[in-house]
Amino acid sequence: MSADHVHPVNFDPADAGHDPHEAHEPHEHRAVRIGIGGPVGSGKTALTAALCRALGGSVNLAVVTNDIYTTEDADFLRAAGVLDVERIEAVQTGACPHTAIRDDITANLDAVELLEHRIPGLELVIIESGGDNLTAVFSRGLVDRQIFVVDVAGGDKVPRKGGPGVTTADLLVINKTDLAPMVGADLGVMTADAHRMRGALPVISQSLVDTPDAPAVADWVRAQLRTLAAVS
Ligand SMILES: Nc1nc2c(ncn2[C@@H]2O[C@H](COP(=O)(O)OP(=O)(O)O)[C@@H](O)[C@H]2O)c(=O)[nH]1
Ligand SMILES: [Mg+2]
Repeated sequence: MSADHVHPVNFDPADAGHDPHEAHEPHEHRAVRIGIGGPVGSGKTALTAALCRALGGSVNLAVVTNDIYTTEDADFLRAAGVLDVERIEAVQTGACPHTAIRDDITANLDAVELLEHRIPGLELVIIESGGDNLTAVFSRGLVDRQIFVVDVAGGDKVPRKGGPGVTTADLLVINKTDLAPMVGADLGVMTADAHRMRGALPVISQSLVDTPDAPAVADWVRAQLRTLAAVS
């Protein structure tokens, strides 16, 4: 892992040069950006790897990972061989992960733009947040769509606890359904609570053990790419 693949967060807003609250309009030369957030261990990196496997053959894609002190998630994806190494960039947040995806998005924007320059015709960048709490969502200045991942092992109370991730993410994924019997989680309750909290916004329940390539989420991502391409 070479140092030039790591982008430490610059915390000086004066140097940021980007308004984190200004929404990006997708355009011809800009890849669609999809954020994946959610608590530590819910399965964000596993979902990122699954999407790379499912979409990598047909979509020109790259990944930005966010870790607090390490490049663990990027290292995992490189070792898993789901993408060529030049398509994976790591941001070291050095602080609570939500800082780098919501408050000062400079390091993440720099990593995305570096990938766009490096890879001609790049269509999609998946940005994985570091694990945070239920309040951590991406700035709309950084991503066009965001997925929030919670898992069954966290207990069936999680969806009804709400928070912006659960209630406002463009897609909520309830992951690790295979573990429901082991932890006594009621999937029916989780799904019903999730729909109640989210209104019309979509919810996908999945197990990456049972369906390692996350087909339902991959279909949702393809649909977003079609929609965003149509409006650009
Ligand atoms: N049983 C089960 N384990 C999973 C599933 N998805 C991810 N995991 C495991 O959960 C752990 C945490 O996953 P990871 O993707 O690193 O979580 P992250 O911290 O949100 O990025 C890893 O050991 C994964 O292999 C799933 O659907 N079922
Ligand atoms: Mg991770």
